[in-house]
Amino acid sequence: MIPEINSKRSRRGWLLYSKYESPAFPPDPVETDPGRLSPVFSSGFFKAKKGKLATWALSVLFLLWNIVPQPLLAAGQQTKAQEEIPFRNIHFLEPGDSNRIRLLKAARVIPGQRQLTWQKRELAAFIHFGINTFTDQELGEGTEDPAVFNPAAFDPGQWARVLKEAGFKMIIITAKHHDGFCLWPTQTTDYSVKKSPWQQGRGDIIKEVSAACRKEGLAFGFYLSPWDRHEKTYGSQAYNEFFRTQLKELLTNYGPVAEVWFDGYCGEGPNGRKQEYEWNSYYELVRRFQPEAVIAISGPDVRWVGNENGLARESEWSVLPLPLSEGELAGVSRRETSLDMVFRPLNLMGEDLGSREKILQARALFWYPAEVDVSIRPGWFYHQSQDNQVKSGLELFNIYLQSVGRNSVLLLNVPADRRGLLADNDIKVLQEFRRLVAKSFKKNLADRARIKASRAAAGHKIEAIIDGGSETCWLATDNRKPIIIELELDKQAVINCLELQEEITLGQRIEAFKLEVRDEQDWHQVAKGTTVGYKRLITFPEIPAKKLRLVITSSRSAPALKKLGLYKLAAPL
Ligand code: FUL
Repeated sequence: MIPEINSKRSRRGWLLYSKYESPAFPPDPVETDPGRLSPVFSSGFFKAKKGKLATWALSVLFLLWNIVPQPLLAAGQQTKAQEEIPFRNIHFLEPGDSNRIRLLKAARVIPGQRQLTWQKRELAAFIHFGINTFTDQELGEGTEDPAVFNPAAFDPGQWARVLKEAGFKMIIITAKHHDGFCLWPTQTTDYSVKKSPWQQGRGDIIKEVSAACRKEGLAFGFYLSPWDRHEKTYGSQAYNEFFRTQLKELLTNYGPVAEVWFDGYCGEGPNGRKQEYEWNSYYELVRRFQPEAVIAISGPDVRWVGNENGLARESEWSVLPLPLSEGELAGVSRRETSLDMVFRPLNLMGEDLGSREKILQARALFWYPAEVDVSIRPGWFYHQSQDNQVKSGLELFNIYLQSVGRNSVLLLNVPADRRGLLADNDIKVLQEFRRLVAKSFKKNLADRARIKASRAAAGHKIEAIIDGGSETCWLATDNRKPIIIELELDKQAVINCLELQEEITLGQRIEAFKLEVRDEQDWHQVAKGTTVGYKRLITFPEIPAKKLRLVITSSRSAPALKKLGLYKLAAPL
């Protein structure tokens, strides 16, 4: 059974928590951590030694109660609590928590509802469009004349149709880039479409884009740059109010918003001053007016992957240490404050963000998944000179493997040109990309396999991972090694790609796995990996296979898989 995630309004923000304080499926025994726990306090001790021994043990316990040092007692109490560890969006690690309790808590950090919805979309499109499109720049100075903005054939319906056909589920438009020019008729400044000849100054790009998204069933999001090179108040307290007003306009006038993208760039404004952004007040507005929207990059829901090359890490964790001060952690833990009230943008560019080593040392853990933003062209904005430098369909396919296939959402930028349309070369490439994805993953060669697992919890049969996408999952009874899933395909097939999906509503648990194929004599390893998370795609040289096995070699708690797929990709590797 999947825990239901609820959001609960706290004094000023939203807290996410799991409805189930004790889960309705088996506890998650993990490997014992002999360095930390006294055997006297482990629950196994009492199960093994019943009867006469119990009296003896109780006396020893009584004695120990009076003489053992406090940390050991704390560890004992934590052990007792392990089956009660709830599923949460944030877990706090106490100084007395043993390593196994820490791992269990890490395994029970889960996405909030809006994060889950966001992750399942897999593909989102960025559209950089604005004054730079007309001045052939990447970084406007904030002094450009609004009169240059005139997209004569502007048609966001074309954007939405092309992107939808290519498999994208959301469009995020640059409502305001660093130059400060607003694509909607804001009340906050004249530096907007109101002063451009387009639709005689009566047009509203954001209105038309959000409507086009709704029409095609796409989610809608916006990028609002906190850095503003035009606005005179930038660098003073008044700018925070100005920015909040802009944000509120975008949050309240254009229907549902699925993602708010806050870039972290903080440069100098027209007066040479930098701004101190009041991030928490911005988050509060998003929660108040669009509680279903994720706040990305400089916000608490979705993190920047750390590069603009379309590449997630080999080990991409969605459960990360939450670096707050002791006082802030205490407030959030007691639910006096929400994360939104104390979160500050993080600089997460290191290679290792969430390994065992990192989480065992953490004070708190939270669900903070990666988004991979990359442009289809060298620049973020449209430049005619780059018409022949559009990435190929194959390049995009590889980016897909290394982003969506590595537990991330791909945010692909496809800039609109001066006409206000997606350019022809970009459209062709998107179509080729779609063809490669659709053809490669059309047939799961494992779907009629005979399958068995070393262990399965009641009600979580292994067949669930090859049943073609139902809501069920396989859950092992524990994480004792080896955990093996054996498959025998209905007929021999040539494969070069393994797909795995964890049931992330139960957390991200798997730390290492390998795929082996059996020939006449023995098993041979063909692929291995570390993290899985929402989705993992691993490619390897083509190999004929009939009997295979997936060996999960390390997991923070009993692994839960939603899907296993085997494919022969339609693209050369
Ligand atoms: C960056 C910006 O400076 C770029 O212009 C672009 O908008 C990119 C997505 O974010 O930080």
